[in-house]
Amino acid sequence: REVAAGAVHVPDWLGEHRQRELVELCRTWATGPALMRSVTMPNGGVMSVRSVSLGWHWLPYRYSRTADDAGGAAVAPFPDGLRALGREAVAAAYGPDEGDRYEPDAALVNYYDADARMGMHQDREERINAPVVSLSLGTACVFRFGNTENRNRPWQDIELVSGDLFVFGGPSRFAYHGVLRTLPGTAPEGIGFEGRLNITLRRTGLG
Ligand code: MD5
Ligand code: FE
Repeated sequence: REVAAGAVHVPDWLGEHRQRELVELCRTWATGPALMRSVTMPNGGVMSVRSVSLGWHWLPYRYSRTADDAGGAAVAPFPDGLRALGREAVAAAYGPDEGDRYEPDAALVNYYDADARMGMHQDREERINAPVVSLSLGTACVFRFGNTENRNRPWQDIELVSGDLFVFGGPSRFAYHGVLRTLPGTAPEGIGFEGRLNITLRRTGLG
């Protein structure tokens, strides 16, 4: 379903097996060279979401090859399997030609406990406007997809459920967006963890 130009929501795109595989991978990434941690913003605020990066380490408001705020270790390489998954995802949203052109080089894994939220923001640390692939696992959430001008209306509130794919590209790439809340009790049976995981794949346009 095209929610806005370039913003495509594909419900239940990941099968049960791939969801469980990704959860296990998230577990290994979260305890890899850079631990999953809460990001402290330049204004001193601490994000309620915890996150870990692959390929390039995300910091407000730049990327680094080292986990500068998480022990300084080299960031784990971007896995080939995620490149393949990203290309499949973009093909599902936009068609095979776009899928073949997609070369993600960074992944950001966000973990939401029952109290975590993400305020309205734009993702603009990347130097180019390649699409962002978003994969949701575990507890569902209310995702707010806004406009490219400011944090205010118009917006659309969309429920993102375990297994859903969302691709943000074209005119929607720099739209404001956030996570209002998670919806406890909505995780599929057997998912193997509490809370919500979101994996985003990006192309940084760096190095
Ligand atoms: C999440 N993560 O559910 C979301 C999913 C983040 C973040 O927002 O920055 O880690 S990614 C949603 C997204 C990315 C790029 C563009 C747009 C949405 N958009 O245009 O709405 O943890
Ligand atoms: Fe974002």
